[in-house]
Amino acid sequence: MQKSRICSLLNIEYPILQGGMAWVATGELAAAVSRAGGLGIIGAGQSSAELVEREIDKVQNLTDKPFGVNIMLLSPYAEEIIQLVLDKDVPIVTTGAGNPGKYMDDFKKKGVKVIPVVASVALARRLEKQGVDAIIAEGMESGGHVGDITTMVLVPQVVQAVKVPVIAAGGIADGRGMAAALALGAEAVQMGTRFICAEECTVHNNYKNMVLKAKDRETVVTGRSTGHPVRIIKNKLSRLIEQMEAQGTPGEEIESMGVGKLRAVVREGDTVMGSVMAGQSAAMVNKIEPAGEIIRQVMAEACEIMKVYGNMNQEYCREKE
Ligand code: TUI
Repeated sequence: MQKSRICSLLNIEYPILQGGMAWVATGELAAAVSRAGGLGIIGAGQSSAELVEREIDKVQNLTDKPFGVNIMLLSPYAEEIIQLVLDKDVPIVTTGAGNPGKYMDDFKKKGVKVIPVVASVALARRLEKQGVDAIIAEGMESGGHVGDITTMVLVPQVVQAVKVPVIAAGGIADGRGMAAALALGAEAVQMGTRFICAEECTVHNNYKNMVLKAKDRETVVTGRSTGHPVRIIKNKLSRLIEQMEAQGTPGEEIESMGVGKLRAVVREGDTVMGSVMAGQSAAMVNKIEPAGEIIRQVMAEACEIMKVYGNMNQEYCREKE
């Protein structure tokens, strides 16, 4: 296997991206991941441009390494944040929950690398034509806003459909998942849930503890009827939303139940009525440790597996030999 095209494209050492999780992926976490040789990404979510600017300043004060900002396209502040990213010379942008096509010219003019998250083959094809630099194919194992195809099935189809490098996301939390993603044709992985439990992640400890405790069947996709399905860890909020959906409550009412609830668990630790977004891989996250340690472990495990299967990655495995 050759050195990942993603590492050259993004000028990073290891082909591991940290998911740009709204409210969770702050400057502290992004800087820690980038300093360790991965790609740290600030989650703009539905924050104002002012708040996102503070996070960008934090990263730029902590490291000279490349980093990214995730723009959640459903946010009312998305356009302001795009302008901010252009003004602050952020080198890489990932997008979620929509189609970034209409902003491509602005990004290209400034040399910003654009990597959209997609949950379907059709959107991957369309965005490649519009000039994106790579594509994150995100399966429904992920936390937060999800599509409906699994990583195992989505990634090989996206790899086949496009020429730009593909990054696999959804359900990947260790080196076994990474090796599997590479076997499917991905050239890098993005992990979100595992990084919630990074030491440098600034979320409330109640949130981290809920991820640590979660078992295999403890997440659920809520809000399918609203058109914005969201995977969260089961709690009182998820049960209330399930009841409302069963009763045919209008989508807007269900949507309004979720407003501010992610922030409530991140900041106040409200695990009862908070929207505790996490992927199915929460069941595989059992430890709080530094982001750099997560990256080292995932790389070592993946390299070991690839050696066993006779597909030794010389670039990454050399130092472990
Ligand atoms: O965006 C995410 N994950 C997120 S966003 C978020 S905040 C939120 N809050 C309330 C409602 C919705 C979101 C929490 N987690 N992941 C990337 C992602 N993008 N997953 C799926 C998609 C996606 C889905 C449909 C991307 C494009 C799309 O269709 C666009 C089109 O035009 O076809």
